[in-house]
Amino acid sequence: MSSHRRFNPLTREWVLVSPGRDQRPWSGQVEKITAAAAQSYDPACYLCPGNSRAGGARNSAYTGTFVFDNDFAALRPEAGAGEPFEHELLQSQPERGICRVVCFSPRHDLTISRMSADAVRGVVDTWASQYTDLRARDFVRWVQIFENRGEMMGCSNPHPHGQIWATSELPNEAVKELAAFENRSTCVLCEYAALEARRRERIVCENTGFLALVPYWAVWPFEILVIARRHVADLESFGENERGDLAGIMLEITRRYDALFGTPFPYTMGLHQLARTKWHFHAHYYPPLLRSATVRKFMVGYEMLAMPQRDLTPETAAARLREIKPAI
Ligand code: H2U
Ligand code: ZN
Repeated sequence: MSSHRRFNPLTREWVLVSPGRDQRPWSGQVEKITAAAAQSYDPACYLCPGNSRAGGARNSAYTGTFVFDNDFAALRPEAGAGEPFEHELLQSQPERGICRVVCFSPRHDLTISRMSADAVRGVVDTWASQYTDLRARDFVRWVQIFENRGEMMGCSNPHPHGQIWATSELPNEAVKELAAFENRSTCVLCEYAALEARRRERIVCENTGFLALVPYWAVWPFEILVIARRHVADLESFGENERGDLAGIMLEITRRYDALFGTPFPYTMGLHQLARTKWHFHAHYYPPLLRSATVRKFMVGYEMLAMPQRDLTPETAAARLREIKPAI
């Protein structure tokens, strides 16, 4: 295969694919492997049950999931005055929001991949009730649920947790995707899911409710897109079974990721949902690892100045994730 560009119809951006370059020697930075946390309770962890956090608040003795307002919230719910208008080249807008932290488990030493199916289902239920609570606020237009996992992604605490930022404006990624859903007569993800289900070469795993695949236009080496099989907009429109299926596919994906390089796999993942008819629920997994537990993909140079580039083809990445036998 020769070098070519691939088009991302969700963002209308291109990615450069240069197959065959992935075997080149690497003498750059090597990441250190972070071992999984050893104890199920860490007295120094601000997320463990019963411990106190910055600012003095204390976590309850929770046994499932636990949600609290971020003590260092990037956004406040109160309306601010905003910046004064000076010049059209110095534009700003006030932004309001609510930032929360979601502990996935009382166990300090677990990751999603090592939790039980019931426990992961509990996380999905918590996300659903948080989504419903937050989107009901009069100023909230977007609810970003996400997980940033692993030191490589800048996450300092191994305790399994994620965050939710609910904002008064649509963030950049949402704006791009909304345009893709709105400016098309048929739903882009309904059509794409059907196409990939027929072709099969980029599918990683699937269940009744969801399809997990390395998208044709993937930027990150082992990027995964999770698509709901039904045209559902958000967690609120899920049926009982779909909640369980989302938990199931998340478990399957993270177990495969961990097995790939024999290391707790770092990633950023998040749900993209919006209560609109022209929106199709999906989730993105963006993991940085490239060819081992210690060699990551850097988005620098050409990527920062021109466009993203990848060496490993999405088809090869999908085949490797599909064929790997999850450890658990
Ligand atoms: P990350 O490690 O994924 O960044 O998430 C930890 C979040 O927890 C982070 O956003 C918050 C930080 O602001 N935090 C608290 O709310 N209270 C604390 O006592 C420490 C950290
Ligand atoms: Zn902990």
